[in-house]
Amino acid sequence: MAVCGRRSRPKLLFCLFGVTLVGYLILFRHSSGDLDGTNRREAPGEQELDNEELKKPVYEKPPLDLNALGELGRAVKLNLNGEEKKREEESIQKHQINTYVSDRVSLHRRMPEIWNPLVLETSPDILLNEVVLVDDYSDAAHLKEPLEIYISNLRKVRLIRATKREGLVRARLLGASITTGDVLTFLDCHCECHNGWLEPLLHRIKEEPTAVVCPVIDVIDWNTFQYLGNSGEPQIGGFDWRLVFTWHTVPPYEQKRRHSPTDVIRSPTMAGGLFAVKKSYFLYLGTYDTGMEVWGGENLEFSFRIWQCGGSLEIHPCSHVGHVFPKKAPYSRSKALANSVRAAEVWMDEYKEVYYHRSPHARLEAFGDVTERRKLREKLGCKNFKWYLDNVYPDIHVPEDKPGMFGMLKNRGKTSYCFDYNPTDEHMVVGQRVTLYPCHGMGQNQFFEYSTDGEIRYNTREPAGCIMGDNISTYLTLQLCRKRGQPVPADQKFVLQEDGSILHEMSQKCVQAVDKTDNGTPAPSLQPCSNSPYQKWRFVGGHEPVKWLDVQLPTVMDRAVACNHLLFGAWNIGALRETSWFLSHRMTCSDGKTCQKSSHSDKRCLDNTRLLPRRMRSAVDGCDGAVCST
Ligand SMILES: [Mn+2]
Repeated sequence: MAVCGRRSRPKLLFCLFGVTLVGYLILFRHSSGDLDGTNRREAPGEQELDNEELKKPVYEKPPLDLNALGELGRAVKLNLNGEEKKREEESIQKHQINTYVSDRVSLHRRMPEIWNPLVLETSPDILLNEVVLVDDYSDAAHLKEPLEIYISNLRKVRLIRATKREGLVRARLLGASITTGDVLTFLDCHCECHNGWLEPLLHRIKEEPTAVVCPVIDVIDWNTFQYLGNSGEPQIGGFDWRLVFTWHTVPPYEQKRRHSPTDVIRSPTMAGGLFAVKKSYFLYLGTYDTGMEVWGGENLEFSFRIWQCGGSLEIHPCSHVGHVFPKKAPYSRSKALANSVRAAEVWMDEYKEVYYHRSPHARLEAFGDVTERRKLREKLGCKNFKWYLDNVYPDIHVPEDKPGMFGMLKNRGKTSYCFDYNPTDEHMVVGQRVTLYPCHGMGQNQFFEYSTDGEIRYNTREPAGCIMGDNISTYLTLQLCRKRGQPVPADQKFVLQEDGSILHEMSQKCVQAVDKTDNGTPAPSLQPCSNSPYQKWRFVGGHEPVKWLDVQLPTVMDRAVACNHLLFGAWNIGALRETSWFLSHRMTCSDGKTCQKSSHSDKRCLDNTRLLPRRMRSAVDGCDGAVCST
């Protein structure tokens, strides 16, 4: 198995070197007869080779060993003593993947059915030109000389090392720059490739050279390395208006377009960085945006670019690659925001405002210079973002965002409280009650939009949720919005009236801020209409100063359970021209570090300087995503 471990073992061939990156180069022999010199065989005519010989992998797999750990994709459960247990926990702490187990999983393990993980054992020799491993300036000792010695015994494997930490984008490009074949396949190090994974990708690129093709990503458990697979049909990628990647079922119009279950599935976006592309087309498209740091956001940028500039992004249902989704991001994602802003600034035209409304802090992010990327877009004559939405992602709801009709929904009587919705599960957005919480000005979970059709939409997520009034419980919950072309359900219809009251049409009651609800949390509730200020509301756009925050800092802080959360708070306090003094209180990270060491009382406001966001970012980097306790 291919995940970085702490131990020096030869099986760590496809290991993560600081960032998750491996570049694979695959020679596509049909488009060029120029086989790599290390290949033993002459490139023969296909008729001269029987089928078995064509399928022959670079290395034959050893016989099935049912005693090998993880064999057939089984979960690995180890009985560890104190010292071993400690090492296992350290490995999880460091990588957010149980690399202690990974190191013990059979490198040659078969997956359920006939799959087999090792790339050299699953890729036909005749198709694979070389495997390029990229060391993104890792400090792991086992990736130094031991790795070099190990791969010196392997055919077709090369190693290139960065001389400083480059991050995913530039490290991948470093790998790509030394490749010599016709097709590039990028894989993370924590992947297991299955028999037959490669041929469909190459076949599709042969058929359509402007296609960028992703395998189906199967899930491998980060802790036990159990192969969990991918239930049912493959899913396609989308995004929500926070520019967060989302999974979706294949829409009916795409099912209709396909003729067979083995046809590729068009996907608006790609999940991460597992894809194959013709090298010349990758170069034509402008490879990656080298202004992007670490990781995050580059997958959406590349997805937009592929589609807008004339290519297609597809998932091949016949190609399966297992991927270990880490417990949580092992590296700071503080650069992901700037990366997303770069994507928005270059590709999204006026739709970038829809993003900024929902993530007002993104406006303040220093994202660097995108002149070159805009020039590239010009040079390639790429289509605009509206075309992309209309033609590639017609299922996404594009918010109207009319002035004064979006942002925080703030109460006049219970001053400084806003509508708030926090789904406990990112994948199950609907079904819970809308509450009232101190307005935080960060968009996100306090962002709502009032639509022309009278819905109050919670549309930072995709699919969007709509507020539903329940006459019996009196409380408001979130349900899925109607489908395109369907009428608004009566219980989701509200009238935002001149005087600031919100009338629920079906019940003919008004939305009132209630302090003590049945579960003790302040929440909006349907009550007989009156002139009470608790029934008066207004939308406050994320970009407007939110003056009422000043009295609520302690509460905001209680809520900020993660350092990253706190960072957002700090930004917005800065935007309010308040001090960020509260950072220095009570926040202790689980790794023993505290946030307060990096607090400051800078009173400069963001109107005068862009320095503050950067300062705050460095403040939080100290905690690096660790969970804080209050
Ligand atoms: Mn990965």
